[in-house]
Amino acid sequence: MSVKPPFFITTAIAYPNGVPHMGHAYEAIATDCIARFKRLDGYDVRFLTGTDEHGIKMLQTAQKAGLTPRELLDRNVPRFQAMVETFNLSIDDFIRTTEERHRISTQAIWEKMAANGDIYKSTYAGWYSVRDEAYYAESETTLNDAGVRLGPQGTPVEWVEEESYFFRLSAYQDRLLSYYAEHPGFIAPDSRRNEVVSFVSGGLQDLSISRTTFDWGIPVPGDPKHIMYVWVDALTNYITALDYPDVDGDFAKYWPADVHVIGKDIIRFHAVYWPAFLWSAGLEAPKRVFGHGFLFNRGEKMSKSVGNVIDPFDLAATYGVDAIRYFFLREVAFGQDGSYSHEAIVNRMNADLANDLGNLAQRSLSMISKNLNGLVPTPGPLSAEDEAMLALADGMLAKSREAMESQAIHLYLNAVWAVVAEANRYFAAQAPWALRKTDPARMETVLWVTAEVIRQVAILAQPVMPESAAKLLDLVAIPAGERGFDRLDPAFRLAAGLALPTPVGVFPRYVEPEAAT
Ligand code: ME8
Repeated sequence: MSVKPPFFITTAIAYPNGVPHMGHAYEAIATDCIARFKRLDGYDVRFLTGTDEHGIKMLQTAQKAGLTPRELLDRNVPRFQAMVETFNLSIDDFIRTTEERHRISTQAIWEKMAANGDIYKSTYAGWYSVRDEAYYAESETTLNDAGVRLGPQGTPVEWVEEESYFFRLSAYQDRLLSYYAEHPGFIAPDSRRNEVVSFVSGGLQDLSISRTTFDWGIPVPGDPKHIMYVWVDALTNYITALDYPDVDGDFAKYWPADVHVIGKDIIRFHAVYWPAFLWSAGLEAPKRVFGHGFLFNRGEKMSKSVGNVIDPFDLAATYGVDAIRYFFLREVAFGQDGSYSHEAIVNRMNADLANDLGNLAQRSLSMISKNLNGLVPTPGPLSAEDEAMLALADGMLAKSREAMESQAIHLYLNAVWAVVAEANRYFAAQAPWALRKTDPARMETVLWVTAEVIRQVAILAQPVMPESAAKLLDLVAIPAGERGFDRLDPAFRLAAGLALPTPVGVFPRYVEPEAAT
């Protein structure tokens, strides 16, 4: 048996200062889709997510609510864990930065950076955004009409002046720029890459990496009145989960990470600070950082004050988990911002899923059930149309793989649904219902070709809609062990004579509640 190549993929770890919103769910669903795709394609996948539990933002949110940070975590972290269950996220590990394994790992990387001469004590005087947990140069800030100073993400900044440990980030400017030049795939999409290159080219200041004015975090080794900057702590989660500072077992196997999937607002931390911390500690930089876009509700940024924060659990309950997963991954070009609305979700559900895929499966498999005792027919000689249909289906894997190499999830789904559309045209043109009386052998061939295409589409739909794709594969009697992408090879065509269960609908049509009564 050949050894499966390792593939380590992560989401950002969310701040549980509130409950999860659709932006969190979106990132997790997309990452899950990539993880599942790679697993089905023969990789040994490690998929990590979790929560970022320290920092001033967590502490302040707790204080405002009259809670301790622990109480705030006890309230919100279970919601992030429930999101994993609800959205069927195939994670291998859920890391919480308040865990002991994480304190050990974070203090270890600090000590390595210090031993390398990259940490020194001085005084920080500059701007800080608690909402972003980020330091900004004055030139990156602006004053709004009300005279409030804002950082580049539009969040308020405050003046901070205190004793602090610094990381010698400035020493890594050249190495970072050469790394970006030599590894053009390191930051994706390209727009994000350009933004980072121009930021680093502008010159890097050393980074303040500890604070003394609060205690909700990991203490600096040997100087516990200093609490580590939350981003040193947060980024280290990716290697804590591989048992760092033990660099032999999982770390040796899975590091460097294949891709960190994050939102575009936190590219700087992942593509500038993180490689520098790792190099300082004598470790390799991740292979790729992918910055996805933001989700907007009907074109408006989700915000508590606008009152349009959509609860992902409500969406799942209203439309179904697989419909939501499919909708966001198909509708939003991965890497770009996206908007969603009830109408757009219903349209995708009814057109792509209920009509195009659901009806095709229902109609063809019902004909097999009614006319052929539920046994997969034996195909006769294949016509040019049959051959063309099968060739198109056989071409899906290569196209999907190519798209997924660059995390173009939407292009992979376009490739699969182009085959679904063609299968509908094929089915309508061949009209097997008319052949039933005139040429039953030909009807059998058409039904076999259609069922084989459904098998292939269902195998390829598993990463996006795990539960519905499994139901479809049950309907074409494919056992659990024969659902990997290796089974897309023409050598594994749907076997004639296989007994199929009575077909049932897999993709419910969305009916407006008022229309349903
Ligand atoms: O940034 N649409 O946590 P976070 C899409 N703890 N994605 C969105 C979004 C939206 N409307 N809003 C947020 C943090 N996100 C840090 C990460 S990683 C070592 C530490 C994304 O809870 C955001 O871009 O603010 C980020 O990738 C993730 O959700 C968590 O955001």
